[in-house]
Amino acid sequence: MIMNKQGLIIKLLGGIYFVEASDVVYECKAKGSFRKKNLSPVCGDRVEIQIKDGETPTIVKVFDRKSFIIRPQLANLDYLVLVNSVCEPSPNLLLIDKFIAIAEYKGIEPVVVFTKIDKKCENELVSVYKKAGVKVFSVDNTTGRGSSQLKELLTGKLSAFTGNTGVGKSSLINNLFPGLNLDTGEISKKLGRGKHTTRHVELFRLADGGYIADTPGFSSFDTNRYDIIFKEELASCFREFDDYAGKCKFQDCNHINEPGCEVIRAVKDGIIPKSRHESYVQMFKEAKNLKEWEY
Ligand SMILES: Nc1nc2c(ncn2[C@@H]2O[C@H](COP(=O)(O)OP(=O)(O)O)[C@@H](O)[C@H]2O)c(=O)[nH]1
Ligand SMILES: [Mg+2]
Ligand SMILES: [Zn+2]
Repeated sequence: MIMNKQGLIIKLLGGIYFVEASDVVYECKAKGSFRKKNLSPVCGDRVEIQIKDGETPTIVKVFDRKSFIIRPQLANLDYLVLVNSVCEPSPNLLLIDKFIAIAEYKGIEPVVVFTKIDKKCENELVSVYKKAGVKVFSVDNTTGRGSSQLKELLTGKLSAFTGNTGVGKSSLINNLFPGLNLDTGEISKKLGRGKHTTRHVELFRLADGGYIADTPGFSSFDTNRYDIIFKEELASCFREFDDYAGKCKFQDCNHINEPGCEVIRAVKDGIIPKSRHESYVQMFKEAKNLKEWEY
């Protein structure tokens, strides 16, 4: 008997795909032609599997992805959650802004979380990101204060957490989803620095629906590992520039220091946060031109 089913890849281990269907989790192999076409299925993929009596179930179709990141390989992420602490360690604005831009570029909604608000109650950065139109949350992991709104957002969605060691990722995830016990970051430490470990990604199902992606290699967000955002594309990754970028005097305005730049005017008027524009300028300097790239 042959039967086809749809499911979600929740784990990939030693060449075996764990596909969660409506009834059970199937351990599957992938159709050989995927590899030839460089279309190998990854965690987060929605797939169709074929089940035949006496054979290993096979992934025969990968449905279109709404998003895709490369390291770790993960499809269909709804949210990328960057965890920062308001102090110990202090947040790095450029890193946050790079993170947001990359998420935007990848078509994944960025979420910025500040922890340890019990240690320092004033955090001007919340208003910076609110102004920028980015989802931002403040939490105290010692009491759980502030985490319920974030939990509500993540319910029913596929999310991944990142942020430097010590910012409170594990504490936050434990507060949000008790009993989930993710590894985030821990395994790579145990195996030692610099050692090339297999990036094992796994999706954990949340009690109220949705999944959290966990992977040992994803503890800190290394912006250099991600796709290049070209100079020409950068402004569109700063969503609060949208209302102004098209109205500049020069059509090819880079919004750095050109006369008649409406983005710069909005910064001067306090509509666009200054630190966001500073990050933009810094990233613009680091970014490549499409033309340079062709050679
Ligand atoms: N005061 C305070 N301490 C926190 C908070 N969140 C985490 N911590 C502490 O910060 C340290 C690092 O937290 P942890 O969750 O392990 O961070 P991770 O490395 O990002 O997973 C631990 O000692 C936590 O108890 C918080 O909201 N407030
Ligand atoms: Mg941790
Ligand atoms: Zn401009």
